[in-house]
Amino acid sequence: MPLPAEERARLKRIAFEIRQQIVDVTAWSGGAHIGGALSMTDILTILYFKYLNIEPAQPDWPDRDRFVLSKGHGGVGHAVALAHRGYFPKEDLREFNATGSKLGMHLDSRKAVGVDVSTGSMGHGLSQAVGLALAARVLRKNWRTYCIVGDGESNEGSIWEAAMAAHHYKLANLTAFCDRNHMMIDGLTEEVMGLEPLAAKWTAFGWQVRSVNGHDFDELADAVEFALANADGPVMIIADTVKGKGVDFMENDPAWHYGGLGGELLAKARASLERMA
Ligand SMILES: Cc1ncc(C[n+]2csc(CCOP(=O)(O)OP(=O)(O)O)c2C)c(N)n1
Repeated sequence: MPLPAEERARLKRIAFEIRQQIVDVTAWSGGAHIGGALSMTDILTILYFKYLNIEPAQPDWPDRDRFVLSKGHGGVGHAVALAHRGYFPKEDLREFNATGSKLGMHLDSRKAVGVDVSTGSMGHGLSQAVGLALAARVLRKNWRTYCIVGDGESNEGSIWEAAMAAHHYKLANLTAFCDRNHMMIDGLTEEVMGLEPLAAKWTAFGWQVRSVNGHDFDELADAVEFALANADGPVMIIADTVKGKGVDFMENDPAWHYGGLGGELLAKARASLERMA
């Protein structure tokens, strides 16, 4: 079902602001994993501004939904989303990745407010999400666990061990997204280590799979609603996205996996986001 027009417009506005801030923080910090942060911005937006049952003023609220950024190198996007949701002042983002800062390139749950799990070593986050989902069952809690996995990250064998466990334990309280931007650090996923047929792989591992446009809030919402209504087991939402989404000179260029925005590049990136908004 389509989202109400006002809600779609609200989410689009927030995603635009988050992308602008990701660009700013990348410039301030000297460099960040910007391509993959921009590709997953709409997923982060719909989670943090529609679905996650959280209390930013009470980050340790025991009944909160959990979120794991398995592709932890996207910390710049996660940090910006957390600041926008009110976990800490946006001003703190000026210190992103500075020595001694609470906000490192890969976010540390002991330092960054609102981060449930430290990630960055790829392939581990989905297993941790499985653990959190199992914990909710053992504790008889209703909170849900959400996780974003990278497509390049899916080369890690541990992702598929987690996939097997989630199906084995029928974790219907676990919803994962694959940020399917078709690129990784050093090129196209299908050239480095082919993943296709990806949806069929997750289905074969026992997950219910939804394939959506990862920049379309209506499609993302439909898929999450499906997961919320589903009691049979874990759901994988394969979100087709564009690496560098919104910044014309970054889009679909693997060279922008990580980069800085010195000189004129910051103004160019901001102008591109304005044009594409
Ligand atoms: C275990 C491990 N190996 C290597 C890396 C280095 N690394 C960081 S990002 C990346 C590629 C990730 O690709 P993908 O998951 O598709 O991320 P995205 O394109 O969405 O940024 C690699 C190999 C790492 N962080 N962890």
